[in-house]
Amino acid sequence: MKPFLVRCRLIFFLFVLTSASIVFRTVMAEEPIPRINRYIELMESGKPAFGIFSSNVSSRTGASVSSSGLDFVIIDLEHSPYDVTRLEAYLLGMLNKAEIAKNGLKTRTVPFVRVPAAGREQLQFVIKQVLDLGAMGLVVPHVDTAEEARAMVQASRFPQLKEAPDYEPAGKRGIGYGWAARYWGLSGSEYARRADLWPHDSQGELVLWIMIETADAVTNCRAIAETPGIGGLFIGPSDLAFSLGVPLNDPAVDEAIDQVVAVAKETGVPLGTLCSGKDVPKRLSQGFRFLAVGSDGGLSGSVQEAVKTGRSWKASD
Ligand code: 3PY
Ligand code: MG
Repeated sequence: MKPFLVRCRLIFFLFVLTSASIVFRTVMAEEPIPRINRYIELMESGKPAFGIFSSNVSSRTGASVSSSGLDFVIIDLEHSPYDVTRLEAYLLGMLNKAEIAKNGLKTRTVPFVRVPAAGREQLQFVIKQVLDLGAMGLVVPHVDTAEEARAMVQASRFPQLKEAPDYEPAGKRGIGYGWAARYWGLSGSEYARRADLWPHDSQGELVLWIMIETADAVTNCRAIAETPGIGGLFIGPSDLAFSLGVPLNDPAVDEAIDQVVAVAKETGVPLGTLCSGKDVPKRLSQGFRFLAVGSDGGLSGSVQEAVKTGRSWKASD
């Protein structure tokens, strides 16, 4: 064979080898990387999750809450000003370089955001803005019907590939995820792939909690729970009592809660609510799987203890 032809064949062979190695490395790069939403890990392993509501929306609160050891925080933009600039600062405050260096991308305290728009208002832009800042969970108040729940699912998902088995409910979230991907520590394409609703997408890292807090929502609770994309039902006892037209301690509220508990058990959808420390055992035995047990306001237990000790101190002690 002529030397020129030999050289051509060699070059061609090297070209094929290099291409194959690039394809191999790309495929390897697509290997699933470990979960980054620790709340999902807790649910999948059958462990309960505990968090708080946070309405002091600032970077410093984000920093202290994320160092608290809580499983989740609900940053409340329903009953505090809807200010996405402050939300951005809060979420950035939650980042801790030392923790990332030690534990990788998995988020210790998972940031959920309660949006101000009720399910019935279906304001897609609110969900889009919150997710684009990097939230890993959404809490939507006042969802009364399965249609509203489905609309919230659609607002939270990107449109999937045509052939995807979980294409429906068709996503409507607009594409503009650069900041969120950076916040999660992923490439844009990896974020787009993983920013989907768990457990509908078993690899998804986003969670959507629907609040059950009206008489209509209790009536429609099963259809809401069965809406693909719902990651949890969250009972709001105060609104529920107002909606039922009774005081919070009325037995009608407990009866409504029992109905939701039964639906959650039958459908397997995780159930949560807020409660005091003393009610934690009762709620866990009822089958609640995530509990908001306080808020960022007020004094911590140790401060209260210190003040109590100080006030009761006498020189003779
Ligand atoms: C309610 O009790 O109505 C709530 O929304 C809890 O935050
Ligand atoms: Mg409420």
